[in-house]
Amino acid sequence: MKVPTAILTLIVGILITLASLWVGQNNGLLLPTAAAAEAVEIDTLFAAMMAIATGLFLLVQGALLYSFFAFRRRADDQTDAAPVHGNVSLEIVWTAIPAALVLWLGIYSFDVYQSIDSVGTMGANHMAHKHEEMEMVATGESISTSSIGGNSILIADQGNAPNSSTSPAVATDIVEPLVVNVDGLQYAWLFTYPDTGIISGELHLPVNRPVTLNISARDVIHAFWVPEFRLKQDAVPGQVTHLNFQPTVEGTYPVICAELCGAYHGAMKTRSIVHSQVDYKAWVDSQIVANADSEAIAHMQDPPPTLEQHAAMMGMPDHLHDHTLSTLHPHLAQATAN
Ligand SMILES: [Cu+2]
Repeated sequence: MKVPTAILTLIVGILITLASLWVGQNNGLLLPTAAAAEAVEIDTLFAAMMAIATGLFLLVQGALLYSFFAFRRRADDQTDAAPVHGNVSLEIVWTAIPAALVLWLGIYSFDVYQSIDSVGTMGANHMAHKHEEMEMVATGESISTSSIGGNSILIADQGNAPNSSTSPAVATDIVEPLVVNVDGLQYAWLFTYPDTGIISGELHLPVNRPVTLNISARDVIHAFWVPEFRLKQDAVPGQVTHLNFQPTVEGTYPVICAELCGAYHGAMKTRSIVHSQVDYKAWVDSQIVANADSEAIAHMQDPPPTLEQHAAMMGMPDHLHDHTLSTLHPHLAQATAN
């Protein structure tokens, strides 16, 4: 008995679809831990792309393999093959399907990009918008807004607050983002915490608190990348770029420069450590003490510490050049020269 081609095609189609969906849902090994709230949406997009790619791969490679066997030359066949010049309907189908897929993926990607709202000028708008809201809350105006950037939820609705005519609207769950200034330079990252004055060679963050990174560069273009956060942003001299996100999983993750920035670009790595709230507080306290200590030592010492000693005190990698250090600490460079 011969199975009709239409039935066979249907069965193969269903099998390919099932396999694609399975691969889309089970690609966990390809990606590192998703350590930020924003990573979830990126991973869903990635799963969709993996499913589509798997389906296309199976379809194209399957057709190829099938043709190798089904249309192979038989032992006693000396004739020419049929002169095929084209197949208009087939060509329309294999142009229209990828076009629709690419269009859909483009719209979906942009949707994810907007909902994360964490990069470039969009990030800046996000901050401006948020400050506007804070002011409105401060002046007792009633506002109602949904999640912005996936990391700030502010609910203050006059309709839900019976006393709102006499008391200021109550905003729930406002957490001021932790602001960290990120500086890229050949060949290190420098993290400055404006609220405490801490300067660190590693990025320390508390878990479950929104973070805003203001990213810039001293010399050439670098790119700040933490694969576990699924976020990457250019560090451009003379321009401040942003990343807004919320770490959700404690751990230690690599910070990598993702823009070829010079001879030691490959060594431009450090760590991002997501602490529990308590551990983060302890780290901040320890840094403040260490800063005070190193200042005291600097005052006691005569002559002043060399650039290398200062770098060591700041916990910076020792492959830094004198040139880099003098850019960083012009006053120290001068002191050493004198
Ligand atoms: Cu770099």
